[in-house]
Amino acid sequence: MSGRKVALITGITGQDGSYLSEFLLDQGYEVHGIIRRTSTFNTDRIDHIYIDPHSPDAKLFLHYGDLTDGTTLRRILEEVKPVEIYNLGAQSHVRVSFDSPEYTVDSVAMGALRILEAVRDYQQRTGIEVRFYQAGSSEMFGKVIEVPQKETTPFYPRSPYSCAKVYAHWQTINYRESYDLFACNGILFNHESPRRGETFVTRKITRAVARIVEGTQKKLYLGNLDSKRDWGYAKDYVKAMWMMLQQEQPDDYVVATGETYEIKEFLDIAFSHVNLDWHDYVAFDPRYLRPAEVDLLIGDPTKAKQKLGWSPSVTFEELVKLMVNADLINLNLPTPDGSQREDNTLNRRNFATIVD
Ligand code: NAP
Ligand code: F7E
Repeated sequence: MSGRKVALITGITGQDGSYLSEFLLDQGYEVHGIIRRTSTFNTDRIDHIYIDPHSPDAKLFLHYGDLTDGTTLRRILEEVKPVEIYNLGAQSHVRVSFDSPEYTVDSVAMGALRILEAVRDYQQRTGIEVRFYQAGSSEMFGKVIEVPQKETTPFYPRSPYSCAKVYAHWQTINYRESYDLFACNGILFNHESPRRGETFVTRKITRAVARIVEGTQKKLYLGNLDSKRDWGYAKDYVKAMWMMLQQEQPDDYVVATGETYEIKEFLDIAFSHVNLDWHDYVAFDPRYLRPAEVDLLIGDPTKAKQKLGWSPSVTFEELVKLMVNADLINLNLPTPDGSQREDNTLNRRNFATIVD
């Protein structure tokens, strides 16, 4: 690889994009991210690492673009000349993908193809290698055929989102084999953090716990509580993405903890952490059910452990508690174990903007 450490991230404003940016900046990278123009600021998760680009210390740069806009993606690639691209951008909500299937597939499946095409042309024209990471998902296993799921387990996607991720997965392999691209698929199982989007079940629960303690929420409405997920900590998972691109050869890896828990078990730990019983607060609302559900996910991370030297650092119970603590701190409430602010995205002094 060239010594020039320049990375381009799609989805930089998301949970993973923000942790990956912090990680890459710590490694000495110049980081470029693609953001969407919105009428209100959407950069809360990266404001704390953003420095005005007029400053000589600036190492994080933002560009307006969209995965549905191939021309702009190509232009950004030409401008930035990255040596690594992390394709994290996506309409990533499974339930929402049933409501907006066309848009989901456009951003997730066609978005990956647009970047792969841009990289292929750029690399062929310049001879400069660009390493590519595709954010694959355990949702691709869907209706599971094998337990636990590993790299060779067949896919059986159960949503527009996961069908689109399967397409992106196979195009990544196709471009690796056809055009000799250094392209890797990470098949990441659910990973969470205090920066998790508020409508995913884990964060919805931990946020509700804090609001119930505060007295501003009475009930928590949820859908199917019987599904099981292999939940890890997002900060650990972004490191695995980077590790994949530092190997001698491109390859695909499952990233998971190897443990699975029911949503009810998440509820147990989250509510009992503040001495409450979830049965007193949780109510059922069918609007949160999906037309097709993924019942059980549990990953086998053996390959990532052996080849990348990756392993998770946070247990399930620690993860639940750190998320509840962060949401309590967000509301200026004390934490049961006295822990302090874990996350640095909450003191918003900066706005990461490009054209102001
Ligand atoms: P997230 O928090 O939902 O972030 C998604 C990012 O994609 C945001 O920056 C969002 O921008 C951006 N985005 C959405 N539509 C876009 C478009 N049309 N063009 C460009 N950018 C767009 O997701 P995450 O949890 O960080 O996950 C990162 C990636 O890993 C996603 O591809 C997701 O599908 C995948 N994944 C996630 C998990 C998980 O458990 N978290 C597991 C496996 C795979 P805005 O901020 O403007 O909305
Ligand atoms: O649902 C059930 C729901 O939306 C988990 C994304 O990051 O991980 C995520 O997808 C489970 C499902 O995550 C509610 O039916 C019950 O069984 O938190 P979730 P997900 O669908 O697993 C994968 C790996 C990704 O790739 C995705 O991008 O929880 N559930 N009640 C609920 N889920 C939500 N969201 N809200 C509820 O009220």
